[in-house]
Amino acid sequence: MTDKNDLLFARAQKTTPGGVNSPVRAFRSVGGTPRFITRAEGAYFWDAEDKRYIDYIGSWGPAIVGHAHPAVVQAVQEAASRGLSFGAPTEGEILMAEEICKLVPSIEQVRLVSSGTEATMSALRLARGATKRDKIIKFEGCYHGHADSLLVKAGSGLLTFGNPTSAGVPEDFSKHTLVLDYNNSQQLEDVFASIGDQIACVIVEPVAGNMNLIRATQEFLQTMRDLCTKHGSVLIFDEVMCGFRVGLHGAQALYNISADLTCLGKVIGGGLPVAAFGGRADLMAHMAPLGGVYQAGTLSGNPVAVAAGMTTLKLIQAPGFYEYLTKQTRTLADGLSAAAKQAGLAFSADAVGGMFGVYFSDKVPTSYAEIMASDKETFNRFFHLMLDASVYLAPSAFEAGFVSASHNDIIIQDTIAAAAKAFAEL
Ligand code: HOZ
Repeated sequence: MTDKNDLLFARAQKTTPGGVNSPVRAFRSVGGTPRFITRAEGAYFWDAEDKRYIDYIGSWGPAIVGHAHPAVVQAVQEAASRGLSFGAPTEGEILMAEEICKLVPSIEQVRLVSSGTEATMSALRLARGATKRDKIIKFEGCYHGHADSLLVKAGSGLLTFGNPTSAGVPEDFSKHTLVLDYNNSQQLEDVFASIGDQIACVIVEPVAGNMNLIRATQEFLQTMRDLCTKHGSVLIFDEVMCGFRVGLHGAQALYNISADLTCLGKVIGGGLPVAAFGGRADLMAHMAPLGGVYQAGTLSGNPVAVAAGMTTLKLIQAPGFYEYLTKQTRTLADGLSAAAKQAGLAFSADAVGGMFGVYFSDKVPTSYAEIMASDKETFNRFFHLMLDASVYLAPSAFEAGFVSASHNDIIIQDTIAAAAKAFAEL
């Protein structure tokens, strides 16, 4: 049956490649028609048919306080009424930089940009400029945005479509990118032992969210920290997804490991385009206009976006915020696991702060290879049964899910009940 979503999708495909402005949204991996969203509030959004869904992507992370939080909307309206963009500095940017430096102690100085891709791309350039080295290390299945050097064996949309290295990336660029196995400390030690003096940086998602949710082990991150220190390489934590998601001070606080540079995004924009990279002041001093590493942006530190981000950063500091978010997400993950067990399925789930993963495999995956071995076809059928039941999960077996502070007990229990029915039908 053709509905308004089908009609919009057909129309969108005439003027936009694949009908979407970001590939995973096209539902290609799970099949079917993407839902075109008309509005959102709290834990819900509505599609073009006015069907309401419990939303578990939260704009892929930013909607941590729930959609259209009144304080965030008000801040945006007030900022917009004073002008949309100046291309000159504002006090709001100082306040935001101060807040980020306060919340993530390894960040002594920070620069605001507009997207996670810009943040990681700039951090990489900074690491190379500061060390005067070219080679970088990333890990298979980690996704750090779509800059050329980083689109090698990446996660997210590339993994979803089974093509982890993008066309259009010159070999001359990717030859400097070494791709190692996530959570494999020995491999990291071997590479550093042979070419440690050539490595500009190691970039990692300390809690990976782009090959579904996969936690790094403490040992893996500690080995990375020690090797970078020993060899003068820059350790970059890409916390675009997990920063302010797994806890108020980022994954680095959970693991008690300081990064040299940290990339942030998503939550710090509260739904508008703000991202950032920052870290040790001696490294940040290489950035123009102080140093020779260039980076710039017309909309960097945009006043309206900064207002949304700052208000969100204040809201997440309410007493008990992360305890509640963590409890709701854990209840969801455990409830899903119990329901799947009842149905006799090979299923597991994990949660860190407000991020979660569901896996059609017996145990929670710890590596790219393990997540690739999970049952993608069954996930796809589960996804559609949940969608029919008005629960919107990430449309890919290789993306994490997100809970907001608006996902109350009733919503979590409704989701578990819908999943129990779906599991019984699989
Ligand atoms: N790359 C994002 C998830 N890992 C998807 C972004 C989007 O489609 O909005």
